[in-house]
Amino acid sequence: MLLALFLVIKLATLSGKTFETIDPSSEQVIAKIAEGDKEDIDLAVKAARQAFDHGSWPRIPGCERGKIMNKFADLIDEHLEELAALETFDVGKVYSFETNVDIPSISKEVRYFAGSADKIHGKTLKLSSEFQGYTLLEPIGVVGLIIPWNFPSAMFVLKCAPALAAGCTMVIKPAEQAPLTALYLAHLAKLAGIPNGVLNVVTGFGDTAGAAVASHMDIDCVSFTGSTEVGRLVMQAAATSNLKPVSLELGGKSPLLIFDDANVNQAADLALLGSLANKGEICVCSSRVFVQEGIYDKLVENLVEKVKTWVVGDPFDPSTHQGPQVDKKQYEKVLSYIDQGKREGASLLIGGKSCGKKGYYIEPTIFENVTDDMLIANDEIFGPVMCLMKFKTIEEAIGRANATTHGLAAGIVTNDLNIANRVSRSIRAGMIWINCYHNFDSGCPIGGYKMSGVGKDHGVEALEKYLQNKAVVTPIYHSPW
Ligand code: TXE
Repeated sequence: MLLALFLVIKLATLSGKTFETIDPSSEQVIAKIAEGDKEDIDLAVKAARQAFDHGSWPRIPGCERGKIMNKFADLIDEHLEELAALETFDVGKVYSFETNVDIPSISKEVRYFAGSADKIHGKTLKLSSEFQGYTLLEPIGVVGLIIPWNFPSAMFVLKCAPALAAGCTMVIKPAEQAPLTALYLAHLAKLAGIPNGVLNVVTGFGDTAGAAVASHMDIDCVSFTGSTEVGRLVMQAAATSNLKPVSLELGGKSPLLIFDDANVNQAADLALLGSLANKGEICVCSSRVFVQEGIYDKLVENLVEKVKTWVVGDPFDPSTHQGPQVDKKQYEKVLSYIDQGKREGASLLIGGKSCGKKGYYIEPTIFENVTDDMLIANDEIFGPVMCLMKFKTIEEAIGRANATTHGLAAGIVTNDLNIANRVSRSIRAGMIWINCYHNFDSGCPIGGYKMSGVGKDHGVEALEKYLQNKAVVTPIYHSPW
């Protein structure tokens, strides 16, 4: 593993500059990474353009692309432990989760889209008695993919697999906090036989390399996942450059609604999973937990007992539930929101402090008596912090759950089908989980309402982002004149 890693990180940029990537559990430097800039993005776009305009990838039959993508998926499976270890070192994600859930899910994602590569069909159009037509779904061209650090491998594949299936070529800009698995995956893609120039990775910072992707005149579409603030910049850059279409998966403040009839134990498990999984560094995490008054006290008691057994520590230890936050900036951001919650008058039920002698560890934290106007009830904290709020009626729960500029996801815990149906239709969010949470599937589109984004990842919807629809019209009968 180390040899492969060494080979990958030897890649250089034009300027020769590098930046450090840090292990958040030890605060030690793991590796020096090539720092790509605008000029490196230009080079990568040229390579991608050449591969798109003259290379084989968009031209070979879809089943051939699918075959190479399946080989890529096989290599991901074969290198599961290396990928998982890199992710744990670089981001502090729990190793057992990486090996059992996260990395297996990315090879499945590649296989899902490999299977769609030969099923890209247009329509026949009966236009009039004189004319008929058909549509051709063509790859959109060179795509720019800007990805975040919270699920580096999953985001890499979530973006590149549908683009590869569509026949596009691409420039990928991983997050500066988590570049290691992107480089390793690019290496595996090359081993799988994805031709040169098709999949280009440029490591570097957002305001330089990322901004260059968003404003590039020769990139035909951009798909971005990250903060709402930067999403807005990406959209502006696209609008003021070549009007490229943009898809954005942005922040959230997702509600979990627990109704009186719910099973207390199950509801507490879902609240913990929703709020604390991956140290709260999940865009869809249920950071606002609304609990109906009849079940509230029992639920709080159960939650607190469960949190007491929640293990925070070495992410390589199989008994650990929660590793460190990704970096110092996020760690400080989360702690400052905890202070803010205390200042605003929310009651701290448990947690609220950093922990461990070194590393960016934060205790799982639950606030109660959180009111809708508090900052902690409105801003995306992106850490292991749950805000508990009590409600009386279904109408009140729906109104308060929707009272946010975000609309990424929501959860409902109830055994009453009428409540589940009514609430799921009333919540303005792109993903609703009923009696479950954080259930993702390659076939199930995900993407936000309101300021949580534009466009979808996963599913046929993701493939469509990377296709253009061309209409061809012809007379039915062409008279020789
Ligand atoms: O995100 P950024 P950050 C949220 C979460 C977190 C906050 C800040 O609340 O606390 O965002 O995290 C690239 N042009 N999410 O600062 O900056 C950047 O290099 C083009 C939610 O890390 O948005 C990285 O590759 N690109 C989220 C990517 O954008 C730019 C996941 C995301 O970084 C750029 C992560 C620019 N001007 C954070 N500036 C989710 N939706 O899952 C930065 N980037």
